[in-house]
Amino acid sequence: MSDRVSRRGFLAAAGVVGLTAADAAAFGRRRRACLPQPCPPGPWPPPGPGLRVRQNANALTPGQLDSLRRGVAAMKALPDTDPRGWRFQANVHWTTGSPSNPLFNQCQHGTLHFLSWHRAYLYFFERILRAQSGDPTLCLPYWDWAADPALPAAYRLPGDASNPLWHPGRTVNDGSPLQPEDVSGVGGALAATAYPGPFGFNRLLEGNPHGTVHGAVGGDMGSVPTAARDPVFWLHHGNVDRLWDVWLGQGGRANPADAAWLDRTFPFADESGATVQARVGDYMSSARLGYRYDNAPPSGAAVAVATAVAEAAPAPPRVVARSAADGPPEKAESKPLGFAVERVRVKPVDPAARQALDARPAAGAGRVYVRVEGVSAAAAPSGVRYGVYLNAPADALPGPDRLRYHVGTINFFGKTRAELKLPGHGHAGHAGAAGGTFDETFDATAVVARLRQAGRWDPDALDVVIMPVATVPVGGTAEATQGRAAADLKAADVRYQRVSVLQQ
Ligand SMILES: [Cu+2]
Repeated sequence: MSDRVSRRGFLAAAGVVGLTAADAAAFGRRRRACLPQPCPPGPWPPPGPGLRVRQNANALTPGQLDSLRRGVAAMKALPDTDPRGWRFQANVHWTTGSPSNPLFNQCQHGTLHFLSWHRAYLYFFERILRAQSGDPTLCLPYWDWAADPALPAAYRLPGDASNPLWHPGRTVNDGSPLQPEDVSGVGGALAATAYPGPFGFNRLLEGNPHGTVHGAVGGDMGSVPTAARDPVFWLHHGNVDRLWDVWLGQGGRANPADAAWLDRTFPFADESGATVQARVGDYMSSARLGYRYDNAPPSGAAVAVATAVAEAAPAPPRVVARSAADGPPEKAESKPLGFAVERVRVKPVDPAARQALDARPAAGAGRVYVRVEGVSAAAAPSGVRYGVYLNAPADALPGPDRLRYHVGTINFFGKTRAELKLPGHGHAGHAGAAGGTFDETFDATAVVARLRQAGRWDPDALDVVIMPVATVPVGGTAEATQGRAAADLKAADVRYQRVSVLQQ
């Protein structure tokens, strides 16, 4: 669909997800009625051009790319104190110093507002960028990392300050691709039927691919306080936002309908530099905000107001195997993780657990999880994350065969010891957050099924491999990769305490 769709076209497109003319009229009334309550700024639904289209960055025309570069350069030229300026906008996410403006240090990670806050953040950033570019048709592009693992060329070439989209310090500036482990979580996140919860869409997507890609890009992107200084931030979150529409578009999924959640407001700056209050409930639908993605259905009103999909609370999984004696993980010894393969033996915790691990589960039952506990890092290692693999033979690890055993990837975005201790940064969901450690739980059911099928599932011979995953420089060697990572990992001081296997 082009930018220039008629109003009728807009309604037809929105109708895919249930936005009718009556809904649209109701929105118009609502907009007038809700003043002076927080309102979505701008026309709602959008007049004239209909839905704007956010495109794949690799599909931008030279003219669109010019507009994008012009807008970014103009924002960078504004003073840091200007709410429309590049650094001010980055500071809205988080700052390195103490926040000097009430709009700063707001990003939501580890909370139910991960997707909603970042959508509103992108929405206002896009309005500023559009105004600064002087091109009323400008839209934020996205980087579909799962389809195109190399950073879009416009963001790395020319590779110097003459290109407003280039940024120094990224490990992917040479065009080296992300590793499969960085985006392996996309399928599992899209398959989630619930929005909230530890295995809900919001949380799964935040870990892998969102956090893993932050780490894989490296440099400023690898660390929360500096991430939004890199133009890739907006490209990356465009894709995260797009996947939210893809998730809803599958059907059978709904955003939270909880009134307190929907009524939460966050302040942002708009294109005039004025502070606006964004009510979360007004950011549930991309169609309502006037945009859609080039390859995803726009999320519409019916989805936003739907009652949450009822899901019977499943019995919590129980620990059936563990690497160390039972007890709180903080009592377990903390072990360093470096640039070597860490193979951790896990043993059934008791005879009943052994039996449960041995029994072939009924179809659709018996989910198995691998949990790495008490993980911590002093700093986010640039360009290094850790892959976690179940019962992977040593000879499979160097090659692509390792992916058959891969259950998940540990990233450190927003999860360094210091960041986990920050008040109000929303890591309440992480056990041990107060102590600066976190747990990472991965669904290993598919890997277990494969192991069973291959006759390689033995409850008495279980192990979990934790292995660094690094970006390999173009034309680089294993030695060069290791060399680049080694100094980084030394400063990062990555540690873990225990590995558990859980079954449901
Ligand atoms: Cu992010």
